[in-house]
Amino acid sequence: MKRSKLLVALVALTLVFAACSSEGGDDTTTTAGEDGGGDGGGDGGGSALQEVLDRGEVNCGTRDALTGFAVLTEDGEHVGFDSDFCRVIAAALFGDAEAVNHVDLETADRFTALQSGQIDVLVRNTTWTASRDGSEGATFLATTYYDGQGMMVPADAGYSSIEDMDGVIVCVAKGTTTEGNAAATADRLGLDWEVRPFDDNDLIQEAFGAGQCDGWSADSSALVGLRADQPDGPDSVSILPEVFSKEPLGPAVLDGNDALAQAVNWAIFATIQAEEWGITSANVDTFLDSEDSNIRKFLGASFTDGDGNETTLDAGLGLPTDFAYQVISQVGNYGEIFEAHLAPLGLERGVNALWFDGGLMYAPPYR
Ligand SMILES: N[C@@H](CCC(=O)N[C@@H](CS)C(=O)NCC(=O)O)C(=O)O
Repeated sequence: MKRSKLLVALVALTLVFAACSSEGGDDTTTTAGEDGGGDGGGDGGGSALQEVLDRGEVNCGTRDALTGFAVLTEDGEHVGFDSDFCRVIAAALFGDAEAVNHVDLETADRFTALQSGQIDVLVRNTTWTASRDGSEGATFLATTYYDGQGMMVPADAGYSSIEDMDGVIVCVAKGTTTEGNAAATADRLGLDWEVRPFDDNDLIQEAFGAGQCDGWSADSSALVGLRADQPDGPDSVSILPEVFSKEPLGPAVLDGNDALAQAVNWAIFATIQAEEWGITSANVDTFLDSEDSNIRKFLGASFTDGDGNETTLDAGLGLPTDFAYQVISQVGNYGEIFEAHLAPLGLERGVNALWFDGGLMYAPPYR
């Protein structure tokens, strides 16, 4: 059987057996493809990317109710950091940031949606882990937000550290890294935690509000949004000081979809590179005739090659030569996206600052 057919068969099997793909490591359940080697049922020849291009719209797996990351407003607009990275991808691929079908996914459905082809790319506060990279058949791409897990408790509970929490119920979203980390953390600290999973945040909120959860654990960035949304106001809860895991959040595609992976990666890198050069959605046009030929190459503007000819750089990524211009002019650079959606929650750049400011955001050179 050709490997692509084998993969389709495996995916079908996977869908039958894998209702919920949890964080793996201890209970890995699915195998959608094992290679990532370029021809394993994806687009070794560029077919997944071509399929998206032919469709004229990218199916981006995200959420409709995660404050700061992805919210569907009453006006039908998808707003948030992840929603904007879906737009970044669309702007790069089509020159149209709105050519996105935002697919609302619950945590437990993220990888089956990728495996079944329901979505082309997953951009939903999803942590890159070895088991997801491996057993779930996902290829994780440039991290867009370095996060870590935290704990939110009722303000009047009297806890000032997670170490004060013993014999407690910790509520989490199902199929997340949070679930496994909470159990491992309790174990490491010798604490007795019942980790109680729920399908979505609305259900956790209900239980938390009814006093059925001593703590609500999630990614720290998500907790900040959840605190802001508390029915009794943000002061009714506290976020404890510990950050007890590493959660690099970023997009993923299905293993083997190499050309699509490459295109998504460089779309993201464009936002980081633009910030590094001070190129924003407001000033990008003024850089089209920059004296720095690397900037002109990046934006798809013309430069003089070694033979004295005027040309533009086609890096062979399967993207239009002006993809970075489209990304920055239509959506903005990394800093603009962060300022629009995460800074208002009180999140600071911290480790998500650019590399020359001491952070981890670094784009390989575009040349
Ligand atoms: N980054 C972790 C956690 C993701 C996560 O828990 N997201 C929360 C945000 S608070 C969530 O989606 N909750 C359920 C919901 O969709 O309402 C992972 O990839 O598993």
